[in-house]
Amino acid sequence: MSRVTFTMLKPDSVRNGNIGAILDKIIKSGFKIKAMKFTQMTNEKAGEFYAIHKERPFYTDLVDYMTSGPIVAAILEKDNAVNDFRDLIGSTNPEEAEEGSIRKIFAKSISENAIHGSDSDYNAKIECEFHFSSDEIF
Ligand code: IDP
Ligand code: MG
Repeated sequence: MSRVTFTMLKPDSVRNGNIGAILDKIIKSGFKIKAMKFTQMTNEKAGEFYAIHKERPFYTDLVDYMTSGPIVAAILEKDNAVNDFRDLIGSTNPEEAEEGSIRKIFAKSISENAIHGSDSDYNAKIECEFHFSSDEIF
């Protein structure tokens, strides 16, 4: 079981002034920050990041949303990082997200849902390497 996961505080979280509150919750839940950057994805980069959803009806809107403003990208470390972080962020649809989860508290809709979390150790590694070079990870 890998000890790292990848997250993005999505553009709505940045726009709504929730960076600090969300990071506080992440850190208080036992995750250690291994890498972090404030950045804006290009269309090309967001399209590649979400390539798995290319055939889904929401793909174009998803890429537009994810490139609509800056994000905070980070690598987080903890035992059982991927699963524990998915629990912390809650369901994709905030209406179905568990009480106290980040999406329940901060997300407005299924499309603009505040935060990303890797869904497997396999994808966590790909996503960490997609956004960070080895000299940016501590
Ligand atoms: P996840 O972020 O919980 O892993 P995925 O199914 O991987 O959810 O979808 C990636 C992202 O695409 C979601 O976080 C959300 O921003 C968007 N998305 C997923 N399903 C829908 C939908 O049915 N309508 C609009 N946007 C969606
Ligand atoms: Mg996903």
